[in-house]
Amino acid sequence: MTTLSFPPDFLWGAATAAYQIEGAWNEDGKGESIWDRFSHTPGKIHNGDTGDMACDHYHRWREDVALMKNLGLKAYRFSIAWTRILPAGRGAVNAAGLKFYSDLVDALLEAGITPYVTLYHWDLPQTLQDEGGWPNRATAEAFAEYAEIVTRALGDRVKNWITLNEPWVSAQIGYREGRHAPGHTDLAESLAASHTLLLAHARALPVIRRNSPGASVGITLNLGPQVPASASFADRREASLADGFVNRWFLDPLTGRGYPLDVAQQLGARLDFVQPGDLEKIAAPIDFLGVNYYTRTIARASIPERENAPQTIFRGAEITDMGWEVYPQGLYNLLGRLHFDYNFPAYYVTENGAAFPDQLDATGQVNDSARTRYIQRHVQMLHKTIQAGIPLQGYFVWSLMDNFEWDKGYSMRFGITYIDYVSQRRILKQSGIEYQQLIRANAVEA
Ligand code: IFM
Repeated sequence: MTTLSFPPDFLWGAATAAYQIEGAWNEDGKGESIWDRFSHTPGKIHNGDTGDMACDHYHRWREDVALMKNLGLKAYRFSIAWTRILPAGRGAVNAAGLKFYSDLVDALLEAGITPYVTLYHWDLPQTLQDEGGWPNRATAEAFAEYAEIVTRALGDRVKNWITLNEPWVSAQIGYREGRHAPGHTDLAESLAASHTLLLAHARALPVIRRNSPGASVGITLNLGPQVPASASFADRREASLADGFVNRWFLDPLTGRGYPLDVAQQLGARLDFVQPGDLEKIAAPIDFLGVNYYTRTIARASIPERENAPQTIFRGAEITDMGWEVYPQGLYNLLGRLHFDYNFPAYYVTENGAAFPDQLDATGQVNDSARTRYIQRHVQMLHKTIQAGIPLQGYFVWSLMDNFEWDKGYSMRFGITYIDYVSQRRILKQSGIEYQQLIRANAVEA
């Protein structure tokens, strides 16, 4: 049996996000977020689920840190709920909220687990949404104020910061497709939102660096190869636009290239929200890029099949519960392309994982072989990436535990830990056990 060994300092981690696991949505002074409002609106979430209780992590975090320690995690990526810190988005600070995260950070460090903190994972304060939300430039200023307070409180101990998680999803799914909070369906709003999100990132960078000396600061994007369905010109053009829309829309401005004009033209976007000096600020250097990779996307031009020759070539792929193709090779392709085209100083895979319909078996265990294989095959690609000389520093499996999967509620299970939502019992799945062994060996089978 061949094993692929990793560098001794490679960081094995797991990730979560506040709204998806914490629960306690209105406890200890927490304010209302757009996800509280959205999930409480009938008809928005599968089965009427909400994050009110979620995994009850707010009360069970000590048990969860013990679980992480037992797994052997080197790092844990979690997000902070803005409304625990600033219940009204700006202004009065809620000391209980800061204490919760401060205690969590202390416990992680005590357990030998390095915290990676995401400042924003989609739960905008409702008060700020009432003032216009992300399409409103002023939200970037509020974010800087929030970053100031959090990093002043935790910056002595937290040395790895992620400003935003997947701003594309916040802007596109929240403001254009309406499937996520705040549930709007307006292209112009979504484009303006994407710009304010980048401004927020830019405004927060110097704040974090000032309050957390020596910290590494990055941003996490959802990225994936956009592959033409065929070699036809129409499909290749479609793939290039899709790449522009999903990948380049954020990568280009972050690296000083401005917004991709092919995409702006295609969308009929005037980009009149860009003010002098914005693009320079957005292009300030970051220490790493966080990459959330789940799948690739096949791009197919919407023209009649018979005109689109040759015919679509991808068939029979393994698909997860989310309907996403399992395509490990795409992770290697993506990281290679990112490094070749953009040359970031370092990379983390800040999310990667799969939803499958897990069940407890008669012995009370979860034999999630499909997820186990998914993780193993993607980890093999990490090894290949490092071998290729790309500065990949860590991997965070999504997710540490089953949780609230946004509009899909609890119907999707992504965890390496099973959550029994009735008893809130945590049960390490087979994939968790294998991940534990992988971490211990610092190697994966070839
Ligand atoms: O659950 C989400 C997470 O919040 C952001 N990235 C994708 C995951 C799976 O959909």
